[in-house]
Amino acid sequence: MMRPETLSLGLEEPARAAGTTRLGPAAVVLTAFAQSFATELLTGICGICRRSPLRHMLTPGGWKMSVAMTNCGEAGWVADRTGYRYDRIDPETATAWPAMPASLRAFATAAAAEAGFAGFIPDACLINQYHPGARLSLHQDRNEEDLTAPIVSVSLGLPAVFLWGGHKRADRSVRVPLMHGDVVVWGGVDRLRFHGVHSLGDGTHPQTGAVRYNLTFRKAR
Ligand code: MD6
Ligand code: FE
Repeated sequence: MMRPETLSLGLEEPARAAGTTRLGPAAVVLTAFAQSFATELLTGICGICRRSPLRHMLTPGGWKMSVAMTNCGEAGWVADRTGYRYDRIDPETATAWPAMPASLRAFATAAAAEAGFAGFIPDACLINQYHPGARLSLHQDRNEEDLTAPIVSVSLGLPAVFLWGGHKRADRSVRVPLMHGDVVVWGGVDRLRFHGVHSLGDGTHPQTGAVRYNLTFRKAR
């Protein structure tokens, strides 16, 4: 039986073995869980970026973020001089964010279930684009109204070092390598853990070029 991957144009890397690594009581890495769905996810990103382009948002402190971002879903995460929030409207286009493709929503529900969070239905998906040198400093995801829902985070393209910290910014963090197709799910007692992404290294990936994408599916409202 031919693996689905070998039916493609040969752009994908060889399949990696699936597996689950625990990061905390309610946080796991699902290795390669998105690998066979990566082309679908990247096609979805393309369609979303055509309508709501990737952009470098300004932090409340006035710094331009090195990671470019956009969103799909009923609400999108935005940063500007007034703070961080979810908004139904994309401030760049002054219209609603593109709808979340049903196949992407279903994928996030399946990943959450695999990690032990049954019934997760995201209403927002933040799309992050990293070029070499882009980084995300330690932060908590706390702008969502419903902190009982988990977050499903998908890595595509170039590998990155994910920094997984504790409940206080000063707690030491562990370095977690995340590769194309890896999915991190966390919620429950780990929902407010500090985390970030180390400065992205150089490289090229057969499906994305010199770029890493990260999608985080959330229940924002
Ligand atoms: C990234 N991810 O991996 C950034 N936040 O590019 C996040 O900031 C993140 O992966 C909440 C939950 C999962 C995440
Ligand atoms: Fe985050």
